[in-house]
Amino acid sequence: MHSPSDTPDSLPRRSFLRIAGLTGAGWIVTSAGLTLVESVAGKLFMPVNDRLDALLLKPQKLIPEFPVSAIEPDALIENTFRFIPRIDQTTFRLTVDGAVNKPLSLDLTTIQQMPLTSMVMRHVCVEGWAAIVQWGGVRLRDLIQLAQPKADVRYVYFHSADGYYESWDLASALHPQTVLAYQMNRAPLPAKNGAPLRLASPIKLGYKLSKWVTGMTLVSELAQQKGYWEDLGYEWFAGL
Ligand SMILES: Nc1nc2c(c(=O)[nH]1)N[C@H]1C(S)=C(S)[C@@H](COP(=O)(O)O)O[C@H]1N2
Ligand SMILES: [Mo]
Repeated sequence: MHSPSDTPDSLPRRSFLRIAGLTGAGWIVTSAGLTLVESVAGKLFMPVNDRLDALLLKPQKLIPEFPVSAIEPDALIENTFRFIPRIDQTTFRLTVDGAVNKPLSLDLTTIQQMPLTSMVMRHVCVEGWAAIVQWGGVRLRDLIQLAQPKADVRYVYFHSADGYYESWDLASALHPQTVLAYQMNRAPLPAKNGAPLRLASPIKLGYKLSKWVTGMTLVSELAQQKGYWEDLGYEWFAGL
């Protein structure tokens, strides 16, 4: 699909940008003066991740969203297994590493310059409560694509500042309604709800939605440890 002779302006490059949904996203400038998208695209002419391409092109079922008027600000119950970590937002970095060609370490300004996705969805906790919440943030698929996953990637681990950890299947992580949120109910995400970044998605139960996410590691196999609650007996896929 992408041959070594492709020049930067050849069709495959443009079609990659279109497939990646990143056309016009000139927001991240690298030290070489290229946008990160350009530098990523320029390195594309190496083994292409067919599994990722297939997952990105396969239409995923969108979960119907709610109107803003349906938000239930008082129904969301804080659920924190240990403590609320203190995070300095000026030095904060989100890392993306593991089986990737382009490991990332991104500050919040960079993340917030990426396209914003907002959705109003139902958060469901296994402990028997639910709340309709608005989340705003960056699509996980945009971050994952920037890191150029290697061909054998099948899972994503999420690391949190409080020691919480989670793992997801790649398809769920690439779902267009799976975001790393920095807004909640149309205001900056509060510390107790996971600031500066937390997972939000209408396709997973509450315990999959890690708060205070500091890093993502892409892997081909799951380790023995799969997630904080999963390792205590809860179901791993936890789909809604
Ligand atoms: N890092 C971290 N993420 C977490 C948890 C946690 O204790 N630590 N609790 C989970 C559970 S069980 C739920 S229901 C939601 C609750 O999110 P909230 O506290 O914003 O309501 O966060 C999830 N993410
Ligand atoms: Mo939960």
